[in-house]
Parts: sequence; C-alpha cells; structure tokens
Amino acid sequence: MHATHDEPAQWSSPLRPLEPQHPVPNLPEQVTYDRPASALLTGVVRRSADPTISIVMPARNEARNLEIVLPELPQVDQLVLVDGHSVDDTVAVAKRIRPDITLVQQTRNGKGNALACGFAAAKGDIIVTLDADGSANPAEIPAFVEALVSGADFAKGTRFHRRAGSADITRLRRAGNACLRGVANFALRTRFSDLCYGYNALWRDIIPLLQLPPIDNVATGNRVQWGDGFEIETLITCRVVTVGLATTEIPSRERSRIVGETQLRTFSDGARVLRTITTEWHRSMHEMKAVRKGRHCLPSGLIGVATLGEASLCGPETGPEAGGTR
Ligand SMILES: Nc1nc2c(ncn2[C@@H]2O[C@H](COP(=O)(O)OP(=O)(O)OP(=O)(O)O)[C@@H](O)[C@H]2O)c(=O)[nH]1
Ligand SMILES: [Mg+2]
Repeated sequence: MHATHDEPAQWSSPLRPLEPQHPVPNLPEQVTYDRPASALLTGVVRRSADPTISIVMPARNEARNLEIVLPELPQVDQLVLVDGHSVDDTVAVAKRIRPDITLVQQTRNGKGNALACGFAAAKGDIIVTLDADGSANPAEIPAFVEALVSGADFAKGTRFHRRAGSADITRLRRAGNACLRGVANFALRTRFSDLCYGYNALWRDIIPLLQLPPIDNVATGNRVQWGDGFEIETLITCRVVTVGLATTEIPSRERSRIVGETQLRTFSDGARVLRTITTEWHRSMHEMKAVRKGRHCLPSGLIGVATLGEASLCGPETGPEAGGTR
C-alpha cells in the first residue's frame, strides 16, 4: 500500500518555533540539571538553552522516499544521511535535494550501525533520529527538542499513547512489540509504552555513556553484528535506563512508509530485540553490583553515583498508557 504525504509541514525550524508555540519559561542561558536521574551529568555537563540540532537519518534504498521526505524537513543545523550501501539513487537524490547534507557511508550492515556512524558525524547539541521512509512526521520535532531543553536526556517517541498512533505497524508487529515491551519493562523496572520506535532525540553528550558498538571495525561478510541491527532502539533504551538518564516519552503519530517495503524481519529481528533485553538485563545486574561496591566507572571517566532504575518519566502525560521508569 503506498501513501503520499500531501499535507505541508506545519513548522519550518526546530529552533525558532519553541518560543511562540512552546514557551520554555525562565530558562537561563546555560542549563544544568538537578534531577536525580541525571545525577551523573549534574555539574559536569552544561547545556545550551538554544541548542543546535542535527537530524540523523539512516537510509537504505530509499531514493524515491527521499524525494518527498527531504523537502519536507525543517532547516536544522545539520542533516546527516547515513547510506546503507544502497543500490539505488539514494546518495544522488540526497545530494541533489540537499547539497548541504552530511553524507556518511556506514562501516558495517544494519540500522544500528548506521545510527552509530551518524552519531559520530553529528555536530549538533541535540540529535534527532528520523527514518527516511516518510513514516516520521518532522512537524513533531519541536516536541522532542522541547522535552530535551526542559530537562530530559533522552526523548523517546511512542506510538502507543492516547495522543499517538501508527498507520505503519501491522497487527503482528504491534503484538510482538507489546510482548517485548512487557519483558523489557519487567527486566528494567520501567513502564515504557513503546520499545522499538525509530523516532527519538537525545543530547549528543550522552552518547559516550551508551557505549554503542564501535564503528571502526569494518564488516566481514553480510552478517549483521549484535547491536548493529534493528535492536538499536532497544539497546539505547536499556543503556539510558541502566546509566540512570532522564527519559521523556513523546507521543508520535507514525505515518505509513511512502513506497517500498520495510527491511525489518518480524521474527528474526524480534528475536534480536529479545536477546538485547536479556543481555542488557544481565549487564545491568553486573553493573549494579559494581555500583554497590563503589567500583562503577563510566566510559566518560566519571565515577558513577546513580543507582539503577532511577530514570524518571517526565512526559506530557502520565496516565496508564504513558511510559517511563518507575
Ligand atoms: N543505513 C541504513 N539504513 C537502514 C538499514 N536498514 C534500515 N534502514 C533505514 O532505517 C529506517 C527504518 O527502516 P524500515 O525498513 O522502514 O523499518 P521499520 O519497519 O520502519 O522499522 P523501525 O522504524 O526501525 O521500527 C529506514 O529509513 C531504512 O531505510 C541499514 O542497514 N542501513
Ligand atoms: Mg519504516
């Protein structure tokens, strides 16, 4: 089923509309956070109240979709397109429509590796991850940015909220997502309403804390290494919780892919997501022991002081459909 997105973007830049549409009162020029969940970053990281923004867009054989998606995007500070060894005109179309684009060739295979490569090339204070298939509505970017400027470390899109929805997800995948989400929420002691959605935003300064798979080992063969595939959103979510960062869920209305087929394979990618949850659960147990013994050392060299499971929900809705950590 093909769909076109006729409606014009309601919004032109993620930087300006924050003022009239979504005022953020009394923000000093530099913001530091005193949320318990962000204890690791308090006093260490100083963030701008007027952040620069990079969009990171993974794309594999999305030339026809990019024709529609790229003109719809707001003029942010940087647009990073990570090409997944496309065999169509993805790169040529991107260069033609957005000559200012930062084009990155991913080092291995899979959406996760694409995002990690895009993060490495991103220069903005804030990174917004957006699929190239037209499913993410760029008019929602200000809500993500506002949540981050208001204090969240990670703004996580959710399709399963009373003010959200999806025209893209199948019944089978919705059911699979619900099961995986339940397992993840149990293991992480969280209450997220969505687990595997690709529309998210984060402060760039948290990336070292996530310890994503290094991008410099080049692929051998076509195998997608663990952490490099569609499990990436789950991996990021688990790590955000484990480190104790503040997460906000942002209701989002996912549109249908414009043309082409999803590259996600429901069962094998679902199994990878499940493996990610169990691996990260074991990892968090191990780290919690280290924290208790006072030996937990963060990748940035900070000495960790947070206990696990403290990330808080500060989303716009806190009803039963909204998620977060408890
Ligand atoms: N660079 C790169 N992009 C990829 C790869 N696999 C998927 N993508 C892109 O990732 C985005 C999401 O992929 P889809 O195939 O639409 O999958 P989906 O069913 O929407 O899955 P999610 O949105 O990730 O839950 C699209 O922009 C794809 O082009 C890859 O291996 N490399
Ligand atoms: Mg898609």
